[in-house]
Amino acid sequence: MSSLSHLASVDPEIYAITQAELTRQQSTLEMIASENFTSLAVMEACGTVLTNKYAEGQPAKRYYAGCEIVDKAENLAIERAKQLFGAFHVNVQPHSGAQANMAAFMAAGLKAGDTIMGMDLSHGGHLTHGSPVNFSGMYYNVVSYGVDAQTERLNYDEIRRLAVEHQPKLIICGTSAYPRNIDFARFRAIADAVGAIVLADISHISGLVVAGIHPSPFPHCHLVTTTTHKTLRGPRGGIIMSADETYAKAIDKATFPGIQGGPLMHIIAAKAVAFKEALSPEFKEYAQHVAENAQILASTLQERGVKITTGGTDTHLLVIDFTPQDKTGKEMQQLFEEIGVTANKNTVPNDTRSPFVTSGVRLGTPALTTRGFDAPAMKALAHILADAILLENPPLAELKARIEALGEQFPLYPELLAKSQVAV
Ligand code: DSN
Repeated sequence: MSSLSHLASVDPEIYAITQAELTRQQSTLEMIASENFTSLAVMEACGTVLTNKYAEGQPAKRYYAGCEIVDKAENLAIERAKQLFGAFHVNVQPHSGAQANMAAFMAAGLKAGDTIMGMDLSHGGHLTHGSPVNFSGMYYNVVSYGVDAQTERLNYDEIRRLAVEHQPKLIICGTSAYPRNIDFARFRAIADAVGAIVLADISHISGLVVAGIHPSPFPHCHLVTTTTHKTLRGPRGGIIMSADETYAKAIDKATFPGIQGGPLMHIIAAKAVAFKEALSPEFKEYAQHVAENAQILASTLQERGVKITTGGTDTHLLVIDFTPQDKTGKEMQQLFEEIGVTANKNTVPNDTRSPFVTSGVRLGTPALTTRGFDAPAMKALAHILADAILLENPPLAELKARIEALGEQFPLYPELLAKSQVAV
């Protein structure tokens, strides 16, 4: 990132906000499972003149002149993503995961009123998988599946029963707060039994998938979407992929002109940079550490008597269930924030509390692993969190000091010292 000197001189207020946010990111521990810290190279690509170019259409088939240079950036992003995921076709234009899912619905040929199946948001699914407050729940007939009440895991026999009963046109598999591997082959077998299309939304796990830590959705799933900014550690955005050419043209048409206008070429360039990074052996190591750190966090918390949904994790995240302590996710999110840990409240399976209160908190390890957190650091962090959860009157100042000391061992963006501590 540049020194931001022009920003500082033209708009001191926004400049101060960027510096305050840098300080916040550097001085707290980021445990929101969907967040990460991009490389400086990715951030630099986001701040380039590519932001100035309209490039509606596809490489070499644009609506405006002057696209021959940005075409090269988009082609690089596409080719790298194909290599990374083993996809037949990739569209790198979706502005976000939600846009990618909307375009995937369109590419699948869904019409308003068609039946879709997706995981219930309160069981760990996503808004765009059929929530009534989202387009996916407003325009389609949604049949939601959840997790088994005992195991808290996906029950594939029950998903099959629902599919046979309701005959969906599309089955979405993918989660935002489910800590276990997803069996894409079983989803495909269920879909084949009822003639449905399978859409895998691997937004949370795509970094683990490309590193071979979580099984790949290919070749099982017809359509695959992911955000690029979670475990994949790229810029904020989305992509859509397909296993073969069946949906290739439909994906491109759905993205533009179906639901979007001009693509964000600076972000597409940054996606290309992130894909290059993710193709490296270092990224594989990083993803392995993400998963190991999550396991250490889960097992240490469990040894201390903290309840983790499903009894552990296979991925980058876990969900703590505070029911035994009779505490809410809302109050624990706030308590964690007071000691310098950023996390989000989350419903637990069959939660009796509302989504605004909840009985759980979701914790993820991607961002801390980017900072270099290793096994001993993660263990130490788990003990601080356990103290915060289990002690009757947690000593907040002492816990905050322990968090700060831990964070100082793993500086974030040491090249970017906040230039101004102006309060905003
Ligand atoms: N907001 C993302 C998450 O936190 O999982 C999903 O869109």
